[in-house]
Amino acid sequence: METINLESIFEAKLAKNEMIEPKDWMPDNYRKHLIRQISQHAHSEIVGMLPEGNWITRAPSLRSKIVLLAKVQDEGGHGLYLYTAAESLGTSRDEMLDALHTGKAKYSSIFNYPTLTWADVAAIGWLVDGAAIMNQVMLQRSSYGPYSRAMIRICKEESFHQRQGYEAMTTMAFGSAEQKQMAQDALNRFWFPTLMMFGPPDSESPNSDNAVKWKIKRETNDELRQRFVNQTMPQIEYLGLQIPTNSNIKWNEERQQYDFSEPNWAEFKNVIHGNGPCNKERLKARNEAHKNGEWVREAATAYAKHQNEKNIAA
Ligand code: FAQ
Repeated sequence: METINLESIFEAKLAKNEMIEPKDWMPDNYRKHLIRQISQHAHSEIVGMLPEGNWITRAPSLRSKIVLLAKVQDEGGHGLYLYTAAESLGTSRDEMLDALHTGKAKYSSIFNYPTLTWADVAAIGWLVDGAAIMNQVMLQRSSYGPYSRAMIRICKEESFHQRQGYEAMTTMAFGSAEQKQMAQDALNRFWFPTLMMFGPPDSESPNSDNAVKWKIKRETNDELRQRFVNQTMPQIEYLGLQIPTNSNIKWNEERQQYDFSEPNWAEFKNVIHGNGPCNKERLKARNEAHKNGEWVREAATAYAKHQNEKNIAA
């Protein structure tokens, strides 16, 4: 009897750009890679609610408060789609949350920087959501079905978030001299941390080869970072802001791309190993929120159990 080679079926699907679905056979390392990436992505969405959530009570107008509230709520929803996508690979919500709460799992380095002024909230929407979308547009075509489908919905909402940030930045940049200075200061502080979001340079990225081979990612960290700089430069010029002086951004006629300075990768390593400006504060806030939400989880579980029993009895 001919034996079915599961690995060649998997490879053939990837070659034909067909999705891998939860019940399909997949190599262990593909599964592990996805669990790691998707759960870290989910954690980033949830921890990402903290720096912006901090400004809901201090938003400068009712309109900006409503919009920010909706945005932060969307990020919570993104976390939930992503945790669900990761669960379809055989891990559990408890395992993932435990890894976050004990500091074992990573989440995006960017959320370990503080939001000192309202202009920082604008910069997060403009630059951070802008960088997140740049990455996530490619992830819509990720080879794992549940991840790809979550990304399609997330991207629609993130585009709206980016507009929110750009609009707020426009108001500040074209406002009073003091507002313009706040916008400039936010750009100066968020520029390099935003470039770090794309991950280490390709030459130092241990996961990139597999991610691209397995079509989890379609483009590399450096390719996406370059595209982000190319896209953002005209926006900085339109806003009348100065590019941060140490970023050395210059148009390269030959490459038809901008040249730019790399972020400080030693700082990046420090941040992803738990020693950034806000790592401890973020973990403390997440741990407290989880503990304070215990009664809600208990009540929801009891309600679901009760409904199930009622359905069985009927
Ligand atoms: N921060 O070999 P690579 C958002 C880690 S969503 C922290 O290049 P890989 C929405 C990496 O995990 C933003 N850690 O690995 C929002 C690995 O460590 P490990 C999140 C980082 O997996 C907006 C090690 O370094 N988006 O912002 C970072 O290809 C506004 C070696 O790196 C995603 O997660 C980093 N920046 O990582 C919410 C997208 N970069 O696990 C609220 C999906 C690298 O081996 C407000 N993820 N590391 O211990 C990805 O595309 C990739 O996983 C990267 C790169 C880009 C994170």
